[in-house]
Amino acid sequence: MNLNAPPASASAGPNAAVERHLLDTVATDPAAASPAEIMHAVAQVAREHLSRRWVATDRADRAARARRVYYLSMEFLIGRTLSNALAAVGLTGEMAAAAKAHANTLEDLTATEADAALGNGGLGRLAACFLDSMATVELPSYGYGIRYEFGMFKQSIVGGRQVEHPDPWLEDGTPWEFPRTGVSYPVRFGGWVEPGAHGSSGSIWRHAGEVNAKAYDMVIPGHGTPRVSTLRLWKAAAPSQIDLHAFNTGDYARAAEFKNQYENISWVLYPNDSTPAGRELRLRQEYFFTSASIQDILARHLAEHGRLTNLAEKVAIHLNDTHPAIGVAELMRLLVDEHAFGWAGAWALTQKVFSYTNHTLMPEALETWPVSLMQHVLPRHLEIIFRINSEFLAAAAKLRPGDNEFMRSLSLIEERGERRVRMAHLSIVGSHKVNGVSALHSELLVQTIFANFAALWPERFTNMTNGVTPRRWLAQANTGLASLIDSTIGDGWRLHLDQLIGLREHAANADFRNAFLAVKQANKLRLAEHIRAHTGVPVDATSLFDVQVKRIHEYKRQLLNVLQVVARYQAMLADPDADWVPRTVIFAGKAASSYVSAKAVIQLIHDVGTVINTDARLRGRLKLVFVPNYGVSVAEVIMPGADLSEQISTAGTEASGTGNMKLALNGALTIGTDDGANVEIRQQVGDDNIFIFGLSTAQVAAQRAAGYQPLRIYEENPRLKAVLDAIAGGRFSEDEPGRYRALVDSLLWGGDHYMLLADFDSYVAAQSRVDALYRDPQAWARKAIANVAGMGFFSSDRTIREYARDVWGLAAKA
Ligand code: 26Q
Repeated sequence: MNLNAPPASASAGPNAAVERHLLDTVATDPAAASPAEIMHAVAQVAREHLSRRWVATDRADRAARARRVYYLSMEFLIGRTLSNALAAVGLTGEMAAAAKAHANTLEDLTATEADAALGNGGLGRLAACFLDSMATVELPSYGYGIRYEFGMFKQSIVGGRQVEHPDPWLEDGTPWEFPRTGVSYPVRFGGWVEPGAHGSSGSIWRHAGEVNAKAYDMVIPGHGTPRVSTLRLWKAAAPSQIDLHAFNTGDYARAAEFKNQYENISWVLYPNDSTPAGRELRLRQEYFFTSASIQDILARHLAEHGRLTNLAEKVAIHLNDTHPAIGVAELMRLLVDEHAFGWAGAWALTQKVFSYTNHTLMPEALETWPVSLMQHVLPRHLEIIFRINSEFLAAAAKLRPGDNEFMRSLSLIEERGERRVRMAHLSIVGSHKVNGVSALHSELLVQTIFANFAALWPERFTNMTNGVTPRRWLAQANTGLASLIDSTIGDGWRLHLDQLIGLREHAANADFRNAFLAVKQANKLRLAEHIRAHTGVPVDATSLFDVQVKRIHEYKRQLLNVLQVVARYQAMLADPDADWVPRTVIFAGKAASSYVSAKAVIQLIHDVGTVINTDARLRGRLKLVFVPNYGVSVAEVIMPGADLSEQISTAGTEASGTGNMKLALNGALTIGTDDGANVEIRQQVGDDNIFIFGLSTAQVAAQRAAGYQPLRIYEENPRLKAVLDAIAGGRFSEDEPGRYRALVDSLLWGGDHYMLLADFDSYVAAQSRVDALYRDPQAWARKAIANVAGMGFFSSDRTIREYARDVWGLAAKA
């Protein structure tokens, strides 16, 4: 069968295909269909094309017995799929016409699709951008994760406070998944271990419980290629035979409870808290999807090759942070206990197969699991980890005999306090490559938290600077800018983002600058309308749109931004007739539900906003808004409408950032610290086209070592003192004057761990430089264009090509 032929319905014209699906698939009267129903029919048209591409890709890869990469991630923050799918199969224009035939726009239809929000933030969205790029550069590739029934919680704001709601994204069904009823694996938990046959390395795991992992695939379209990639998500299902007894005796409550105990594994995404809480269900989730994925990988390999000895030639498994790190022990278990490998042979294979990306430097955010919990949930894996550790430490001891501190720092087991398994150490020891996500971050990894590992194995450590997919974050989100770029330098940038450099010379052209400003203005109007609809606050779309959108976290310092806004407010009141540059300060982001200080910051933003937005003396020249429910789809509205991108983390804390890339790609100027990928953005766009302020990483470390004294800064800085006094004194919370006392005290008396006060003055000074530039729209446009032109490096296609070449040993399309 010719899989490259379009589906049968395509020949009758696109609208006929939509009508057919309205009748045959959605089962509704085409003349009376709702936007959601039409969306489903349009999605079915795209799905037909994609399923053929999927079968063709799979057939080709099997025939070639291709080397494949498997990207294991607890999170895939996909967002909506329809626009991206239509663009990939080349049906955007025709489906817009079909929508019109039903008295709708394509945007009305796409807006009815729920976001697939199977991730928290940066790490999860990075995984989604990587899938897009892996398909586009034609890597034989699979993403593996969990089919959470409930994704990232939805956020609403009640009385200025965050309220979380469940996200039942599958409630109305999704057109994008393909249940693979034949693909299912048992995943076991608990019990005890007995010795295996005499002389073998293997053991027998007498498990106490078992759950089935069932496969659901999502097709990931490539752009500019008929190839696709697969995202395989696992759903937990209780094994049907075991609940029979309770069921047959009519004890349905017991039977249901039993079922729940297993099926809850894939129910809900864990929110990224400030510190990982070490919950048993989270460990079960990690093992569940990792085990199912590795069983699936081995089954595919055996079907193609009939043996596992050549596994490392054909399989690369990537660990997206330590969340799937138990996979190192699981592959060892499968090889040694179930496939009769000797220990040394299995270990050599394992190290060649795995690679690991670290996404954080902050020690408190590194994942560890109590030995006692692991003993209870995964006794055989714990045994394997102990053996890996003792052989590793024995080898390390030969290098530095007697250096106990060295050994303690390397051990897979943290021995101080309650004994815990260090998942990052397991990942490093079990991998042949370890990378950070920006040049600075990767450098700091080998200088700080992993320094002793780098001393052992310098060649294992490398950098892979993050990127974002230009298809979603420019072509799809910003159609205005995309067409302007198309008509200026052609449309090749979608697959070769480096071509944006061709825009640089056009920054000198006034017509181009004005066209660029007109696009930005239209995007700001759209964003202003979104803000009005979701916050009730009217904002002036000619004001400077100053945007900080990301998870709410102390290290990201949204609070520093609020301090700056209050300082501006006070300065404006002191001199109301001065020629202030009108500004709209826009925040968005979720706080983990248990993260008290992050939630206080959200409330503070609302309280300060309420005062500022209604103060007539400002004459509308300053507004402060919080856009609720930040996620992929909200970001697609915010990024194109931003003038200024706030990337203000304490130097040395933000591993990379990817929102910084999306904003600059959409023509926002960055105000930021020398942190994460800001450093490389600065290199790419040039020092004159970015506002860098604050302490460097080295200065942060030096000040901390010398004894940082926030109270002294407060006493010596009247402007800062006035800001903190107003907040702490209840100026913005008159109904409860003490509401922010603790927040301010954490700065003054609690040590100000993220050094907001140290950077305050330099931040305010940088904001003044921003204002000065904004007064000159043409000068602003020149720099904004230079930003877009300089962003070629930050395509996730470039990142994926680097991984393919340096980490996975795969050939990518040029
Ligand atoms: C861990 C254990 C238990 C529960 C939750 C977690 C958990 C979940 C998500 C821990 C961390 C995360 C997410 C981390 C993350 O998004 N990190 C970001 O990764 C981006 C992509 O590399 C970087 O750009 C950001 O700098 C980094 O903060």
